[in-house]
Amino acid sequence: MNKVLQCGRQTLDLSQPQVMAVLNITEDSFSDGGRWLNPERALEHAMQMASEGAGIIDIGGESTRPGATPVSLSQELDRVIPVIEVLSSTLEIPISIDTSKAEVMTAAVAAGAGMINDVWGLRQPGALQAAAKANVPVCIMHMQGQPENMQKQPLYQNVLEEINAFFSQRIAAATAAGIETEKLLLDPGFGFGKTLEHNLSILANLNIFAHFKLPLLVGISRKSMLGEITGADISDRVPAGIAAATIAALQGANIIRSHDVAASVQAMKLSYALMSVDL
Ligand code: 7PJ
Repeated sequence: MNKVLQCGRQTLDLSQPQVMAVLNITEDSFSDGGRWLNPERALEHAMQMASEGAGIIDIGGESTRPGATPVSLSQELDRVIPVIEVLSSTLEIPISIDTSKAEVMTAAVAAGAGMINDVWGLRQPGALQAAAKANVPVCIMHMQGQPENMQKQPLYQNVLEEINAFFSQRIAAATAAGIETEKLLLDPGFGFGKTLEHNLSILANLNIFAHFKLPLLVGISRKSMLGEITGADISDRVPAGIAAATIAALQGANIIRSHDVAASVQAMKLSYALMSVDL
């Protein structure tokens, strides 16, 4: 696995676990919906997360929470492009675009985004071709179903084997479209068409995906699996989220996607220190 990921003009050092900070420019994201619709506030928040030690900032203009309503292409572009333009020229760290739409991928990378984060794993029309042209790293996430219905009745024979097969299939599709394998990252997609049991099974066995020799990204921050276990409301799930992020890092996750940057950065420093102990 490459220790340094070139993300357009910026780099991401993967010799130690990194925090991907979440910036949702949406009305209805489940934990920060509506808070960063104003571009000035979004910029301020992004700067704050960068100063807290985020390695990359993930910007999304469409909520993918269970049951979310899709936004139009022009609305998504209007939300994310101005913010990406300012941040990519201001910050030292790369910006990632959280989208599944080919047109948004293309425009976001032209505006300075250095990574594509696609919860659909490049399965929407034109996404493979757009990502190949964009020539930046791409995170391929696993999702069963689609956001409108994915939590209705998630069903697997073997969740780990099925995600593993999905990764193999999407790596093959990406390679066939002209994307270099070294540009891919993999994400099992916690909460995307998964029950609590599925999510726990993935967390406990994350290292089974190490054989792909690609960076692993995980997002558990504030998700409902933490609420199911602890009974805590969304804004009170930070402690469990930090514990889960630490477990993921010790299981080989390279990037932790989180809303709670300062706390996650501390946890990643602890994880790295532990992994670096000689005996
Ligand atoms: C994920 C994501 C995740 C990746 C969201 C939320 C829900 N992208 N986008 N992995 N989750 N790669 O903000 O918690 O788990 S949206």
